[in-house]
Amino acid sequence: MKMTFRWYGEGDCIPLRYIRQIPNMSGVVTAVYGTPVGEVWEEEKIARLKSVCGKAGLEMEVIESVPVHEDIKLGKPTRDKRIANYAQTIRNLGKFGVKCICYNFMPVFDWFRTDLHYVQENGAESLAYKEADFRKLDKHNLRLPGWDESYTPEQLNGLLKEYEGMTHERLFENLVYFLKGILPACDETGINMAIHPDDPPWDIFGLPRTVGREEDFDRLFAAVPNKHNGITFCTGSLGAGRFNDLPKMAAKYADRIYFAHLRQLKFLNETDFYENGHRTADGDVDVCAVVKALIEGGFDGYVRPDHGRGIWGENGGKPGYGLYDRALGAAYLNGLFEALEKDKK
Ligand code: DNO
Repeated sequence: MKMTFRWYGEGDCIPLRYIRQIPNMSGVVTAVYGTPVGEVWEEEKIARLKSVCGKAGLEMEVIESVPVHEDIKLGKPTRDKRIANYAQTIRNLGKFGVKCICYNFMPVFDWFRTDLHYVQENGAESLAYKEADFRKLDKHNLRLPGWDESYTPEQLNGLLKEYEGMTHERLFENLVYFLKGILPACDETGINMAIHPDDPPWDIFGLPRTVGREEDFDRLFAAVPNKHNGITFCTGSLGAGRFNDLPKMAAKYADRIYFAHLRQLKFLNETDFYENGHRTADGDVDVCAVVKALIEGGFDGYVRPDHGRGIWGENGGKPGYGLYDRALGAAYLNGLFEALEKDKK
């Protein structure tokens, strides 16, 4: 595996040299920010990003995310142009050594939490989800600071209107159509697409979601068997659905998992949870069993610690994306991989 760390580009307050100091850190997971969704990422911008990372001694082999334009998810006639642009972005990224692209297919909203500053007994802050708070939210006026994209209230309302009547089946067909359109660019460049599961893995605000359960992946790979069609195995997103058996899924799809987001969730009751430190004993995701299943399945992809807690008075960074606790997460994951890989041999 290759250990990586998410870095939000030159606007990120975490310096690359600090990331480089984390043991075993091979590279960053980043993106070209500022190009409107649906437009081609220019080579000069990709080159600049890669050179900034390279100067810090870090690789840039994973992109998270190249966002998918809503016209594609909606299946609008304009999607073909957007898909062609996406394919061109893949080709451009391929020229700079990118190997894996993480993306998601969630309509309108990306990952979702109701509390970005849930305070634990020990004073650490984490992201949390509480069903009762979720029900109080106004979907017409929302944004989360960790999202790649956010909308003005007018844009948001326009989009929500366009999605009226969208079904799971149509959304899934639109995903398949998108993949069939871009996979030739992956065949050419060798880049693996790694879909990020829906987070949480169920419909929110009346919008359908399509990739959150084992059967969703079965259906996706049956429809698009191309090997470049793969998964970002996010234990936090999949784990929020208590119906998911994560070690089983990791074992089953190990050869389709190109990127793993490893993190921990601690449930407060059937629906509510907060995100805790990465250790297996600190929550309900059996991180150790997932890593074991990945290794035994022959996983050789990229790993990153995912959302960390806010600890040690760290100031700055997006909620969930500070330096300290993610670095602790990386150190823990390094240890797990080292021990379990030795076991395997
Ligand atoms: C949240 C992230 C997601 C992820 C996108 C991938 O912390 O895991 O925002 O980057 O869903 O497209």
